[in-house]
Amino acid sequence: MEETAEKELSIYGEHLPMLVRIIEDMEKRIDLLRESMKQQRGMDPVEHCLSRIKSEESMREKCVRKGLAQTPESALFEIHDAIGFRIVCAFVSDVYMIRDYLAEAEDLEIVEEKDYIRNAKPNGYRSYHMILKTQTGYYLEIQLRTISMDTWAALEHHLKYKKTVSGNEQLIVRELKRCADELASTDVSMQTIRDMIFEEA
Ligand code: 0O2
Repeated sequence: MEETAEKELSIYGEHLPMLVRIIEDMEKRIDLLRESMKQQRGMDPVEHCLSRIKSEESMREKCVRKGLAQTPESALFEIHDAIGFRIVCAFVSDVYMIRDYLAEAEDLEIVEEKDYIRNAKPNGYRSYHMILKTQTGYYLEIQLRTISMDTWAALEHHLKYKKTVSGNEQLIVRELKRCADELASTDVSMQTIRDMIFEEA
């Protein structure tokens, strides 16, 4: 396919290079925080950080689901997760520390926050979600979570697309919720251990 034809087909229109630049800037910002925390506390608050531009197919599907035209305007300004970051931390306190760090950034506006850690979804899903807006008018979705929360979400996402044959869906939903609650309880214990170690240091 001709390069120009490919560009015309993208739901992000001419905005793709800008989205890439925003991702690079945010990655640098997170790296700076990690470096400064490593120097201050001798510990990296981030286990790993992933970023993505929502795939063409997912974005088009989301536009259709929300009754929006499949245009760059819908993809970038009506829908707010064209750019997504997932920041995975070892401890719950690090999740909230990074949340506060992003909230203090003068060039980013918080458009929406959902605390699914204090208010877990009925299925057990936990994470802290932020929608941020850049000064250039683009949006980013940031998902902050612990390793345990990330493990659970990955497994649950995987199972969501598997068809069960034995009519045991309710049991699976209940068991998943139980695992989510057990992992949350482990997160609390790990946080307590961490706090004891830091108090002694
Ligand atoms: P992807 O591929 O991860 O981006 P909306 O964003 O409007 O469709 P809503 O309810 O406003 O929906 O968004 P919410 O609750 O902030 O969640 C958006 C994202 O959080 C999802 O993105 C998932 O990544 C994650 N998420 C939310 N709930 C669950 C859950 O129950 N299980 C798992 N595994 N992940 C969840 P997308 O768009 O689904 O896909």
